[in-house]
Amino acid sequence: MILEKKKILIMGIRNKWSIAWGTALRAVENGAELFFTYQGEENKEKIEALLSEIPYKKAYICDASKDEDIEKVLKEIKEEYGKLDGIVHCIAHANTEDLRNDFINTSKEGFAHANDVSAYSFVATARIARDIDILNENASLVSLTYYGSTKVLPGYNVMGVAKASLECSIRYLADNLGPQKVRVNAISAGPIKTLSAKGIKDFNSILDVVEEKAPLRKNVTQEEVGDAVAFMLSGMSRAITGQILYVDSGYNIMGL
Ligand code: IMJ
Repeated sequence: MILEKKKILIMGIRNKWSIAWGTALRAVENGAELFFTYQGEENKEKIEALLSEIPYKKAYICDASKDEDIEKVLKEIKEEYGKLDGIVHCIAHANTEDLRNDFINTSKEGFAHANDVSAYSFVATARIARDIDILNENASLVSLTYYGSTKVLPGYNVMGVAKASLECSIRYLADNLGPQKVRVNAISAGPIKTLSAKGIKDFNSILDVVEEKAPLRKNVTQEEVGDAVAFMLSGMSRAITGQILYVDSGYNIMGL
């Protein structure tokens, strides 16, 4: 029970295929008390039906591209339940056309949108959490990233740029929050079939390549990523900050 009594906010749950859900299951098994954010009033019933499968404190609607939404949620949690021990950021979005067309065609608006939702929302969350003093000492902030930040993967395009921005932001945030004993890290998950992977062309062939080439010869699951997130949230990782931890069956080390 490495998260015993720890209060953790998981931002960006969508459905049972979400990495946020794999994380929630592992966090609950490890004794965490959970809060969630999700997007869209219209998803309320679906999200609450999903969450009814586990014990949790509260789920809030939050558009992470709006700083006011993030602030409202964090203030409500602090007032009603007190301080948090961790925040997991599972939020990314790019316009579909920017994942379909060549990267060179990315519009100014599409470039800004991907960075806004996928990277800046984490910076804003960290800052607001600090400003309203909602983080306990030894709190851990964790985001999710992907290898497309570092290498060219077909179709990842502007999301790769946004993840590079997120990963670099993690290092600067780790420096800013380290003196307050708050840690900031990311898990770089291997490809998983989530709603975010739906409709992406050749996704199955990407999964096949990982299975064939990764040292462990398998793809990763939401729960395996969730275990790594639980480790990053826990005191077991107390000397780790500013890092990108690959949870990808070792795929990223291969040259060919
Ligand atoms: C996404 C696009 C292209 C290749 C991809 C992915 N590969 C993987 C993903 C190889 C693993 C999934 N991923 C890591 C993401 O970060 C996905 C982000 C995403 C997905 C969508 C699809 C629907 C949409 N906008 C999106 N924005 C971000 O409209």
